[in-house]
Amino acid sequence: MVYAYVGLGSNLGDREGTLRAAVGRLRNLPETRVLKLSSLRNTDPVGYVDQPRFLNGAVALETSLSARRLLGALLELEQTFGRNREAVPPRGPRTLDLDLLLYGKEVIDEPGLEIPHPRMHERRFALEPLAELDPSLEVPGKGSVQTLLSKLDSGP
Ligand code: PH2
Ligand code: MG
Ligand code: MG
Repeated sequence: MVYAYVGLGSNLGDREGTLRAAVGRLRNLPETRVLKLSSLRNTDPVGYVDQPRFLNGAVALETSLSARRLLGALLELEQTFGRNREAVPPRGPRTLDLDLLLYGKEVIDEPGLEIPHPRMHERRFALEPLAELDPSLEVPGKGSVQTLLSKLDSGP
């Protein structure tokens, strides 16, 4: 079994209803247990800023699914909840975003599967929910979520 962390995001429709329903669906995944859900927080959009505010959170899972299969299940869930990747710019508004942030201590760099998530270490909306789940959690090659957050605080 591996501990995996999934980032949750939504900025279209019933954001909280969608995120809570998605976590319910994660509970039904095979070979997987949802251990903990962070609080959900409103965040200003980062990157592509001309879009509604996000509701963001994170879940801790224990799973024996491979990273690839877990990712596949997350993408399938995004579609179930009305996400249409063709209709909007890549970092634009979405009903549901499920990002596989961490998969144990593994570093994976394959087409379509990059773990740790390549931008998570500089994104407060990803780090804060993780710090709530476990402040000492390590982002392989980058440091603990607590340390990464304090760097954001003291940065430019
Ligand atoms: N996701 C993005 C781009 N920008 N901004 C916030 N606040 N929250 C997100 O989840 C988010 C974002 C691309 O996945
Ligand atoms: Mg995503
Ligand atoms: Mg994302």
